[in-house]
Amino acid sequence: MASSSHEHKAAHSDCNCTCGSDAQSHEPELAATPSKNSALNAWVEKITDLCKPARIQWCDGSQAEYDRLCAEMVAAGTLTPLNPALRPGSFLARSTENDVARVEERTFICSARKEDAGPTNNWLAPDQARETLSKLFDGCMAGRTMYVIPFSMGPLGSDISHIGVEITDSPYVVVSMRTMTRMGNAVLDVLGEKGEFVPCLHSVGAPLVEGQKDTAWPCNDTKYICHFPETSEIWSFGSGYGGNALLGKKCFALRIASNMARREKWLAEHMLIVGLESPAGKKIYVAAAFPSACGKTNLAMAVAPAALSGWKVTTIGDDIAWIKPKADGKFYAINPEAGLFGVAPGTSEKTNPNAMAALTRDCIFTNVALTEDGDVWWEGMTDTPPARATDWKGQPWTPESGRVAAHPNARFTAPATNCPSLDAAWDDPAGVPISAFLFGGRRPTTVPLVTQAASWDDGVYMAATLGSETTPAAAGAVGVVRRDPFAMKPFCGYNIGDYFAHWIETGSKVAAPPAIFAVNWFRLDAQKKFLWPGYSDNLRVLKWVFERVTNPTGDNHGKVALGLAPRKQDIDLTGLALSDERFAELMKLDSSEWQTEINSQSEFFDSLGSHLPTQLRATQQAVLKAFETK
Ligand code: SAT
Ligand code: MN
Repeated sequence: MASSSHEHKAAHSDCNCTCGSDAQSHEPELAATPSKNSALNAWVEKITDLCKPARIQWCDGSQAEYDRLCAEMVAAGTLTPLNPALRPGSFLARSTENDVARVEERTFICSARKEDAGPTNNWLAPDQARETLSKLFDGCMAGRTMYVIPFSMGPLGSDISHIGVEITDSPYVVVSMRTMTRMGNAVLDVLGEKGEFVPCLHSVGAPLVEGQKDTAWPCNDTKYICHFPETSEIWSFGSGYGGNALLGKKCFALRIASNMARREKWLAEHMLIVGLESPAGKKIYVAAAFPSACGKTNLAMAVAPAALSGWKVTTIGDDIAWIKPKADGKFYAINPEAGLFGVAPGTSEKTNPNAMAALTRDCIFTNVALTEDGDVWWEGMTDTPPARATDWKGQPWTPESGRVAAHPNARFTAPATNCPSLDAAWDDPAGVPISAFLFGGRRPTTVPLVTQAASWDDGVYMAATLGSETTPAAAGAVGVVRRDPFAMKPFCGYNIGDYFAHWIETGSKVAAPPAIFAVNWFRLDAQKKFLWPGYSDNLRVLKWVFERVTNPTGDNHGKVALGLAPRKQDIDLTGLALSDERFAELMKLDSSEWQTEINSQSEFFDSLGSHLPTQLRATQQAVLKAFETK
């Protein structure tokens, strides 16, 4: 795809800009566009004029392109190749120290009316945002290559999938997008001449100044992650970190897609999707929402404990689900992504053997430690840390140094096809039918291991009132319980009260919507030790979910203030030494804790004003009453 300024001049023979004096920034080497989509070509031209890159590269998604960009990043110091004998095809990237997580306080929903962004989002008026962004983006790619990345969220050609095009000046973004999405020429074919796409503009915000050396991880102290829900556009400036820069992920697949889903009557959710197969070969699919860094990737790939031999989890996705109710009354889900962008620390052969197998080749690791033999390491990966390593900041590290070797939000980027537990239907354009939704947070107290909502609306109440301790996945304080409705607080691109109403309406349209469960793997005892072992033992809870879904009228549950719950005999605890007392503690619904909980929920509900659906207050009152009459 050789480019030439001759082509540029030909294409711009009617160009009336006054480039003369600054030929380098105003005359990018423009490769002939492989796109026949006039809207796309016009947008690329407009962004070229704004960002003034030195060259333009349309990404074809090939292995050769990926390899070339990785080699260029190795030469620039952005990537370090790992030992090919230990991690073939894999690299380490180190970000700058202040560009390691999503920046929620710099993330904006730019709807025409502030009310439509709602109280859980930062809002900027679209005109004001465009004015600010246009100034920041003006000339921001000077001296750099502008990459054009056509990508599909979801299997190519699926009626649940959507196309986006990301323009970026970061080769790290290009190679990551190749792993995380279906990317390249095939997408342009599907897009055709008139197809629609979501324009996703990204810059690290670090123009190259002549004579000045580039940095290994360019970024800008000023950051804006802006979403325009009415026009389905994304503008992201200043950060190279995954959640801020891989715009297919949280920006498109959740914030913009939640708006599209509302308009078009489907669901865009922060959920893993798994298949769950019994020893008899009966299979259901479950989608589960947890806040970032609460073990979604682990659950998505869980291996049954020995006591549950014959039970099998298969992976459709570990982070995002797009779900459409279809004419047969079922909800069909796809994973819009094609790769894993998981939290490395804590991932080990014990906690997630399938993830460890997925990480053996063709991965990019960001902000983990580098071992002396050219491999990666992070806290929790092995019982014994390496005697010496280079930490995520590039400094010499030993276990005695008193600091972490990997950043707590260090990430791996791996192709989904690396994962041994990948479900045979993971790439099926039709999606998979969902039988149950799970909602879970990180709650040291108050919330039992598992409860089932008695109805769809009660389930929406459970999900709407989800709370969780904050984690290192977002910049800010860690370990504070905050309300995280549907695990979507940072990702719902419109008023969260309207989102609850959308869920209620979506369920009301079908005769038998999926069952809804609330779970909590993180409850602590008085000694601050986890009451539940978690990880593979979470399959015991999934097994109960399976039994509730496949035998809803069976004698497999009791009744509690929050709906239905397993009695000790209903949940398979074979091989687990869990006393009656500890089980009771794990499942306890304490009236005084719930009084505090309901007050906190009410505070949140009050902030939604008239956007709060009346059904949620009604369920809350019923729960309160159930506690009072206990
Ligand atoms: O940082 S990401 O948003 O890509 C991942 C996460 O926080 O869940
Ligand atoms: Mn996530």
